[in-house]
Amino acid sequence: MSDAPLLVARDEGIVTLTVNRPKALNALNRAVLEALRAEVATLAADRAVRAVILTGAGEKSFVAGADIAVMSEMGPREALDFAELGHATLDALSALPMPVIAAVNGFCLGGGCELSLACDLVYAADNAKFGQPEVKLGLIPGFGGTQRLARRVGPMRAADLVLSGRMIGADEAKAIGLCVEVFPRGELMGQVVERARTIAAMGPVAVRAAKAVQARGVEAPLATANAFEREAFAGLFATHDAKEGMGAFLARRDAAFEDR
Ligand code: DAK
Repeated sequence: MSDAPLLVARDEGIVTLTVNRPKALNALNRAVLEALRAEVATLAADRAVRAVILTGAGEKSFVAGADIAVMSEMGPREALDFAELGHATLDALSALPMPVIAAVNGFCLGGGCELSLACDLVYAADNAKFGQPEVKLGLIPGFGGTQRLARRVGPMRAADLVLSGRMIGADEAKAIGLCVEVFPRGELMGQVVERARTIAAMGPVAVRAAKAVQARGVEAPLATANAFEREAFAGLFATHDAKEGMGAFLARRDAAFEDR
């Protein structure tokens, strides 16, 4: 097994990124964040990639947080640098044009939970544990957790997790919208790959447009957000793939999308 901090595997249009520090439960240090940021920059320019899956190496953990041993040595200056690296990496991940899917295979805590929040879809194994336990360490989330968590699950549920530091299981995470579905541990990757393949088979211009419009829209007033949708919807009528998709439906055949 490679000792690279991030493993990258490609199967046709689906790229799987695996945070690879299983002995430290995949805790995020600079090496992991820098490798992730570099890989995300490469993916952003690769139009053949239709979906990205993010997971953790080993049996126990997705990512158990930022590396506490590293943070324990930091002063405010280093902490700010580390937080900026984390934010830049997660912002770039969430801004990828193709969908990003987290396969949460165990502990998903602190910076790990924040990593999952930067993904479009989160699927969890039944042994997964989610939480923002930073207050137990005398800290607060430093990679966007105080903000993205509230946007995903609502401010009061976010406050419940961030202020108490409590861990929740996969079923509660699903109930509050931190993950979309829960699978038996051994089935997680197979199920996630199947879902990624389903997305990869859709019209890629439309998939990218849907992601982009939704992401822009949540930050805007509803009327503005609906205008984003109208523009994107109309723009798709100039694409080969929309003509092909609608034509294929009417001709009762499978669509052959060409990403144009
Ligand atoms: N960092 C470093 N090492 C970790 C780690 C972490 N977050 N989590 C686990 N490990 C290491 C353990 O130290 C242990 O290493 P060895 O002793 O074997 O060398 C190994 O992984 C296995 O862990 P355990 O022996 O503890 O395993 P258990 O099954 O008993 O327990 C656990 C699993 C996940 C419940 C436990 O390991 C745990 O509570 N881990 C810490 C979880 C946590 O508190 N996560 C949040 C980290 S804080 C900021 C930037 C970022 C952040 C904040 C501010 N700024 C720069 C402002 C983000 C903060 C966080 O994410």
